[in-house]
Amino acid sequence: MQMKMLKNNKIKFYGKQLPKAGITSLILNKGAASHFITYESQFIGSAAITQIIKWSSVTVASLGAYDAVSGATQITQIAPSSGSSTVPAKAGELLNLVYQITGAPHRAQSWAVIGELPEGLNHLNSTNSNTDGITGIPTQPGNYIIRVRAYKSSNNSGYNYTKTFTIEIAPGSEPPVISSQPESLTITSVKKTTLQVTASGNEMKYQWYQGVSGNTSTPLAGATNQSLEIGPLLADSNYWVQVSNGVGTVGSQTATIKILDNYTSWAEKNFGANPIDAEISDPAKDPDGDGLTNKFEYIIGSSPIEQSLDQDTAILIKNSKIELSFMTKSTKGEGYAGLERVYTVEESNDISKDSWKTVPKYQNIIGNGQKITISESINNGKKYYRLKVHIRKKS
Ligand SMILES: [Ca+2]
Repeated sequence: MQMKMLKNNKIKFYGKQLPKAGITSLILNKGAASHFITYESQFIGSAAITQIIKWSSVTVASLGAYDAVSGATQITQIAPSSGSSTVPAKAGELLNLVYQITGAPHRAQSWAVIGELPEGLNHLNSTNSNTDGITGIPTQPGNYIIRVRAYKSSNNSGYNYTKTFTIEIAPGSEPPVISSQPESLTITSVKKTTLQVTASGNEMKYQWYQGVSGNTSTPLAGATNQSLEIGPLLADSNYWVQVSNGVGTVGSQTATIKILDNYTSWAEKNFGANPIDAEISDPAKDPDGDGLTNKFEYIIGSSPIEQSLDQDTAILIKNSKIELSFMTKSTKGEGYAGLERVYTVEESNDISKDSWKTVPKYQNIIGNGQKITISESINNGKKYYRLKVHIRKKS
């Protein structure tokens, strides 16, 4: 009789992977048909599946034994704790709970789980099978009582059997391991960004810090999630995160956020943002009507919304010399993070296109609010001067 039952109730598994023998490792993922377990060979035959792998005879025999048990029909745990109503599990470790209708043969068409499953676990939700399961990696220790119900008919209808299981999730034993580090990046001073860490482990807690990795002197209040939103920032800043659980602690690498502005972020600072009005913010516009385009004002460091008069540039004759002076401007102020303003004085005798030459010693002067004076002997010929200004990434 028992031999006959075994033959008729072959358990088969189809899918791309067969991790290792045994029922607990065979039920891995819910959903994808290629990973589903089923119990009746004729059911597999009707599906368009290319790979069918038989379970080891040991497993079939062990399950068959349950099917062959005579007596009242009921739901019985097959694995991991055969016959028990308690299901042992560990936070952070894969659980494959398998249960089956035992006793007098009784085909279940549908299954249900009553009660909330512990976080990380999923119901396999078999159909037309006397075997069903719950699988996944639980995250929170504790005891969870659930009820499993097998229905004689589909869609959870008809006569049914119910079994109560207590899933006992013990605390995990692995310290967290960071699998994805928060990344260093460059943003403008008007942007927000999000740093993210991914770690494996269970019951993990996160704390973000400002500074370099290992320095816990500046914890960020409330920054206790996997991700951290930062910005807008005015200066380069470092961040890192500490991940811990009851077993251990690990620190992430340092993520360096560099702030580098550009015309667009400068315009957003000066004209207000969201959505910024191109009619006034376009580089070629002159909303304050002072004859200087926005782009020009950005470069020389004047306000694009208030008319600017340059009172600091002067040319005068002094002690038989011509003296040309101007004030440089630093890139202090909003919209210039990571940038510097650079001045070069050029001279020409006739202002023709290719005649301009750099005045020796007056090139690439980094603006810092200093006064620059050029003093030259007056000669007979004419001389023209021009000042070239540009903005570049800080050297
Ligand atoms: Ca202007």
